Amino acid sequence: MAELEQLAEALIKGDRNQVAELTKKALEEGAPPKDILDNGLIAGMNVVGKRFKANEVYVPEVLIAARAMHAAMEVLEPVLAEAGHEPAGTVVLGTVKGDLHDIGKNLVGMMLTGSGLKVVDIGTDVPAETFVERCKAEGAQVCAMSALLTTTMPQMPEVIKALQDAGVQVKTIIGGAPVTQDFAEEIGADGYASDAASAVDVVKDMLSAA
Ligand code: B1M
Repeated sequence: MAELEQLAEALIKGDRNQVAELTKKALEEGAPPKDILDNGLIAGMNVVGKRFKANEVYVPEVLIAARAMHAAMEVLEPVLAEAGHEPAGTVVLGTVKGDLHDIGKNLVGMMLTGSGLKVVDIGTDVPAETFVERCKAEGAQVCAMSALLTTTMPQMPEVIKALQDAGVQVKTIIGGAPVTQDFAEEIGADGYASDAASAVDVVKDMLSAA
Protein backbone atom coordinates (compact mmCIF):
# COMPACT_ATOMS: atom_id res chain seq x y z
CA MET A 1 0.00 0.00 0.00
CA ALA A 2 1.48 3.31 -1.18
CA GLU A 3 0.65 5.15 2.05
CA LEU A 4 2.45 2.65 4.25
CA GLU A 5 5.44 2.77 1.91
CA GLN A 6 5.41 6.54 2.37
CA LEU A 7 5.32 5.99 6.14
CA ALA A 8 8.28 3.59 5.94
CA GLU A 9 10.21 6.15 3.86
CA ALA A 10 9.48 8.93 6.37
CA LEU A 11 10.72 6.68 9.18
CA ILE A 12 13.91 5.84 7.28
CA LYS A 13 14.49 9.60 6.85
CA GLY A 14 13.75 10.07 10.55
CA ASP A 15 11.09 12.72 9.92
CA ARG A 16 9.37 12.53 13.31
CA ASN A 17 6.51 14.93 12.52
CA GLN A 18 5.69 13.35 9.18
CA VAL A 19 5.81 9.85 10.70
CA ALA A 20 3.38 10.85 13.46
CA GLU A 21 1.07 12.57 10.97
CA LEU A 22 1.08 9.70 8.48
CA THR A 23 0.38 7.24 11.30
CA LYS A 24 -2.63 9.32 12.43
CA LYS A 25 -3.84 9.67 8.83
CA ALA A 26 -3.56 5.93 8.17
CA LEU A 27 -5.58 5.21 11.32
CA GLU A 28 -8.23 7.79 10.36
CA GLU A 29 -8.52 6.19 6.94
CA GLY A 30 -9.17 2.84 8.58
CA ALA A 31 -5.85 1.01 8.07
CA PRO A 32 -5.54 -1.80 10.64
CA PRO A 33 -3.04 -0.76 13.35
CA LYS A 34 -1.08 -3.99 12.93
CA ASP A 35 -0.63 -3.23 9.20
CA ILE A 36 0.62 0.25 10.05
CA LEU A 37 3.09 -1.29 12.51
CA ASP A 38 4.26 -4.20 10.34
CA ASN A 39 4.17 -2.73 6.83
CA GLY A 40 4.98 0.89 7.66
CA LEU A 41 7.00 1.33 10.84
CA ILE A 42 8.73 -2.04 11.26
CA ALA A 43 9.36 -2.27 7.50
CA GLY A 44 11.12 1.12 7.68
CA MET A 45 13.07 0.19 10.81
CA ASN A 46 14.21 -3.05 9.15
CA VAL A 47 15.72 -1.01 6.31
CA VAL A 48 17.50 1.23 8.83
CA GLY A 49 18.78 -1.90 10.62
CA LYS A 50 20.14 -3.39 7.40
CA ARG A 51 21.83 -0.13 6.40
CA PHE A 52 23.33 0.23 9.89
CA LYS A 53 24.70 -3.29 9.72
CA ALA A 54 26.22 -2.56 6.30
CA ASN A 55 27.79 0.69 7.62
CA GLU A 56 25.68 2.68 5.16
CA VAL A 57 24.21 4.73 8.02
CA TYR A 58 25.59 5.40 11.50
CA VAL A 59 24.46 5.87 15.11
CA PRO A 60 22.90 9.36 14.63
CA GLU A 61 20.66 8.19 11.76
CA VAL A 62 19.51 5.19 13.81
CA LEU A 63 18.74 7.40 16.81
CA ILE A 64 16.78 9.82 14.62
CA ALA A 65 14.79 6.97 13.04
CA ALA A 66 14.16 5.51 16.50
CA ARG A 67 12.91 8.88 17.72
CA ALA A 68 10.45 8.95 14.81
CA MET A 69 9.40 5.40 15.69
CA HIS A 70 8.68 6.53 19.26
CA ALA A 71 6.52 9.40 17.99
CA ALA A 72 4.47 6.95 15.93
CA MET A 73 4.21 4.45 18.78
CA GLU A 74 2.69 7.14 21.00
CA VAL A 75 -0.14 7.39 18.47
CA LEU A 76 -0.38 3.69 17.79
CA GLU A 77 0.09 2.03 21.18
CA PRO A 78 -3.33 2.87 22.67
CA VAL A 79 -5.05 1.61 19.51
CA LEU A 80 -2.96 -1.58 19.45
CA ALA A 81 -3.76 -2.18 23.11
CA GLU A 82 -7.50 -1.78 22.39
CA ALA A 83 -7.24 -4.16 19.44
CA GLY A 84 -5.61 -6.72 21.76
CA HIS A 85 -2.42 -6.88 19.68
CA GLU A 86 0.19 -8.90 21.53
CA PRO A 87 3.87 -8.10 21.01
CA ALA A 88 5.91 -10.99 19.59
CA GLY A 89 7.78 -11.35 22.89
CA THR A 90 9.13 -9.50 25.92
CA VAL A 91 12.78 -8.60 26.40
CA VAL A 92 14.18 -7.26 29.66
CA LEU A 93 17.20 -5.13 28.78
CA GLY A 94 19.79 -3.49 31.00
CA THR A 95 23.41 -2.49 31.41
CA VAL A 96 25.06 -4.61 34.10
CA LYS A 97 26.06 -3.50 37.60
CA GLY A 98 28.91 -1.00 37.81
CA ASP A 99 28.43 0.15 34.21
CA LEU A 100 26.80 3.45 33.26
CA HIS A 101 27.16 3.25 29.46
CA ASP A 102 23.75 3.28 27.84
CA ILE A 103 24.01 4.54 24.26
CA GLY A 104 24.54 1.06 22.75
CA LYS A 105 21.91 -0.47 25.06
CA ASN A 106 19.41 2.18 24.02
CA LEU A 107 20.09 1.48 20.36
CA VAL A 108 19.55 -2.24 20.95
CA GLY A 109 16.29 -1.40 22.75
CA MET A 110 15.08 0.82 19.96
CA MET A 111 15.84 -1.73 17.28
CA LEU A 112 14.13 -4.49 19.26
CA THR A 113 11.08 -2.25 19.81
CA GLY A 114 11.16 -1.41 16.13
CA SER A 115 10.94 -5.11 15.32
CA GLY A 116 7.65 -5.46 17.23
CA LEU A 117 8.92 -6.73 20.60
CA LYS A 118 8.03 -5.37 24.02
CA VAL A 119 11.24 -4.03 25.56
CA VAL A 120 11.43 -3.37 29.28
CA ASP A 121 14.48 -1.17 29.69
CA ILE A 122 15.69 -1.47 33.29
CA GLY A 123 18.46 1.07 32.89
CA THR A 124 22.13 1.03 33.78
CA ASP A 125 24.14 -0.22 36.75
CA VAL A 126 21.65 -3.06 37.20
CA PRO A 127 22.48 -5.72 39.81
CA ALA A 128 21.87 -9.41 39.05
CA GLU A 129 18.93 -9.62 41.47
CA THR A 130 17.13 -6.83 39.62
CA PHE A 131 17.52 -8.66 36.29
CA VAL A 132 16.00 -11.72 37.98
CA GLU A 133 13.11 -9.79 39.58
CA ARG A 134 12.20 -7.94 36.41
CA CYS A 135 12.44 -11.00 34.15
CA LYS A 136 10.08 -12.81 36.53
CA ALA A 137 7.70 -9.86 36.91
CA GLU A 138 7.47 -9.23 33.17
CA GLY A 139 7.28 -12.90 32.19
CA ALA A 140 10.14 -12.15 29.79
CA GLN A 141 11.30 -14.64 27.17
CA VAL A 142 14.67 -12.91 26.79
CA CYS A 143 17.08 -11.27 29.23
CA ALA A 144 19.44 -8.91 27.38
CA MET A 145 22.59 -7.53 28.99
CA SER A 146 25.00 -4.86 27.84
CA ALA A 147 28.51 -4.12 29.19
CA LEU A 148 31.06 -1.63 27.91
CA LEU A 149 33.83 -2.16 30.46
CA THR A 150 36.14 -5.13 30.83
CA THR A 151 35.67 -4.67 34.57
CA THR A 152 31.87 -5.13 34.35
CA MET A 153 31.80 -8.08 31.93
CA PRO A 154 32.15 -10.51 34.89
CA GLN A 155 28.69 -9.33 36.01
CA MET A 156 27.19 -11.16 33.03
CA PRO A 157 27.84 -14.70 34.31
CA GLU A 158 26.58 -13.48 37.71
CA VAL A 159 23.23 -12.58 36.11
CA ILE A 160 23.05 -15.91 34.27
CA LYS A 161 23.79 -17.79 37.51
CA ALA A 162 21.22 -15.76 39.46
CA LEU A 163 18.57 -16.49 36.79
CA GLN A 164 19.39 -20.20 36.92
CA ASP A 165 19.41 -20.27 40.74
CA ALA A 166 15.99 -18.58 40.78
CA GLY A 167 14.67 -21.08 38.20
CA VAL A 168 13.74 -18.33 35.74
CA GLN A 169 13.21 -19.82 32.27
CA VAL A 170 14.59 -17.13 30.01
CA LYS A 171 17.03 -16.96 27.12
CA THR A 172 20.04 -14.71 27.65
CA ILE A 173 21.77 -12.49 25.11
CA ILE A 174 24.84 -10.38 25.77
CA GLY A 175 26.65 -7.62 23.91
CA GLY A 176 28.78 -4.49 24.18
CA ALA A 177 32.13 -3.40 22.79
CA PRO A 178 34.43 -5.71 24.86
CA VAL A 179 32.08 -8.71 24.71
CA THR A 180 32.75 -11.53 22.23
CA GLN A 181 31.10 -14.71 20.97
CA ASP A 182 33.82 -16.71 22.77
CA PHE A 183 33.00 -14.97 26.05
CA ALA A 184 29.29 -15.68 25.52
CA GLU A 185 30.03 -19.38 25.03
CA GLU A 186 32.40 -19.45 28.00
CA ILE A 187 29.76 -18.06 30.40
CA GLY A 188 26.85 -20.05 28.98
CA ALA A 189 24.88 -17.16 27.46
CA ASP A 190 22.35 -18.31 24.85
CA GLY A 191 23.31 -15.60 22.39
CA TYR A 192 25.69 -12.80 21.49
CA ALA A 193 25.34 -9.90 19.08
CA SER A 194 28.02 -7.46 18.01
CA ASP A 195 25.58 -4.69 17.08
CA ALA A 196 21.99 -3.60 17.53
CA ALA A 197 20.71 -4.91 14.20
CA SER A 198 22.26 -8.34 14.82
CA ALA A 199 20.68 -8.36 18.29
CA VAL A 200 17.27 -8.25 16.57
CA ASP A 201 18.18 -11.28 14.43
CA VAL A 202 19.50 -13.24 17.43
CA VAL A 203 16.44 -12.47 19.61
CA LYS A 204 14.03 -13.32 16.78
CA ASP A 205 15.81 -16.66 16.28
CA MET A 206 15.54 -17.32 20.03
CA LEU A 207 11.81 -16.59 20.01
CA SER A 208 11.07 -18.67 16.94
CA ALA A 209 13.02 -21.63 18.39
CA ALA A 210 11.09 -21.42 21.69
CO1 B1M B 1 33.33 5.22 28.76
N1 B1M B 1 34.69 3.88 28.32
N2 B1M B 1 33.96 5.21 30.63
N3 B1M B 1 32.10 6.67 29.01
N4 B1M B 1 33.19 5.29 26.90
C1 B1M B 1 34.68 3.36 26.96
C2 B1M B 1 33.78 2.12 26.85
C3 B1M B 1 36.21 3.03 26.73
C4 B1M B 1 36.47 1.94 25.68
C5 B1M B 1 36.97 4.33 26.39
C6 B1M B 1 38.45 4.12 26.24
O1 B1M B 1 39.15 4.04 27.19
N5 B1M B 1 38.91 3.99 25.02
C7 B1M B 1 36.66 2.63 28.18
C8 B1M B 1 36.51 1.15 28.53
C9 B1M B 1 37.84 0.43 28.60
C10 B1M B 1 37.63 -0.99 28.92
O2 B1M B 1 37.05 -1.36 29.88
N6 B1M B 1 38.17 -1.83 28.06
C11 B1M B 1 35.76 3.50 29.01
C12 B1M B 1 36.01 3.88 30.35
C13 B1M B 1 37.33 3.39 30.93
C14 B1M B 1 35.13 4.66 31.12
C15 B1M B 1 35.31 5.12 32.56
C16 B1M B 1 35.87 4.06 33.52
C17 B1M B 1 36.18 6.39 32.50
C18 B1M B 1 36.55 6.93 33.86
O3 B1M B 1 35.69 7.42 34.56
N7 B1M B 1 37.80 6.78 34.15
C19 B1M B 1 33.87 5.55 32.96
C20 B1M B 1 33.08 4.38 33.55
C21 B1M B 1 31.77 4.80 34.09
C22 B1M B 1 30.94 3.60 34.42
O4 B1M B 1 30.31 3.05 33.54
N8 B1M B 1 30.97 3.20 35.68
C23 B1M B 1 33.30 5.90 31.62
C24 B1M B 1 32.31 6.84 31.45
C25 B1M B 1 31.79 7.24 30.22
C26 B1M B 1 30.81 8.37 30.05
C27 B1M B 1 29.80 8.50 31.18
C28 B1M B 1 31.58 9.65 29.94
C29 B1M B 1 30.19 8.05 28.63
C30 B1M B 1 28.93 7.19 28.69
C31 B1M B 1 27.69 8.01 28.41
C32 B1M B 1 26.50 7.10 28.22
O5 B1M B 1 26.57 5.96 27.79
N9 B1M B 1 25.37 7.66 28.53
C33 B1M B 1 31.32 7.20 28.03
C34 B1M B 1 31.44 6.95 26.63
C35 B1M B 1 30.49 7.72 25.73
C36 B1M B 1 32.39 6.05 26.11
C37 B1M B 1 32.76 5.78 24.66
C38 B1M B 1 33.56 7.00 24.19
C39 B1M B 1 31.62 5.53 23.69
C40 B1M B 1 30.68 4.43 24.08
C41 B1M B 1 29.48 4.47 23.16
O6 B1M B 1 28.43 4.95 23.54
N10 B1M B 1 29.66 4.01 21.91
C42 B1M B 1 33.64 4.47 24.78
C43 B1M B 1 34.78 4.41 23.77
C44 B1M B 1 34.31 3.87 22.46
O7 B1M B 1 33.55 2.92 22.41
N11 B1M B 1 34.80 4.43 21.41
C45 B1M B 1 33.96 4.41 26.21
C46 B1M B 1 28.60 4.07 20.88
C47 B1M B 1 27.67 2.87 21.06
C48 B1M B 1 26.60 2.90 19.97
O8 B1M B 1 28.43 1.71 20.91
O9 B1M B 1 28.02 1.00 23.27
O10 B1M B 1 29.64 -0.28 21.78
P1 B1M B 1 28.41 0.50 21.95
O11 B1M B 1 27.17 -0.37 21.47
C49 B1M B 1 27.16 -1.08 20.24
C50 B1M B 1 27.66 -2.52 20.38
O12 B1M B 1 28.63 -2.69 21.37
C51 B1M B 1 26.42 -3.31 20.57
O13 B1M B 1 25.43 -2.60 19.85
C52 B1M B 1 25.69 -1.21 19.91
C53 B1M B 1 25.31 -0.55 18.60
O14 B1M B 1 25.42 -1.33 17.50
N12 B1M B 1 25.87 -3.56 21.89
C54 B1M B 1 25.09 -4.66 22.09
C55 B1M B 1 25.89 -2.85 23.03
N13 B1M B 1 25.19 -3.46 23.97
C56 B1M B 1 24.66 -4.57 23.43
C57 B1M B 1 23.83 -5.55 23.96
C58 B1M B 1 23.44 -6.60 23.11
C59 B1M B 1 23.89 -6.68 21.80
C60 B1M B 1 24.70 -5.71 21.27
O15 B1M B 1 22.64 -7.58 23.51
C61 B1M B 1 21.98 -7.46 24.73
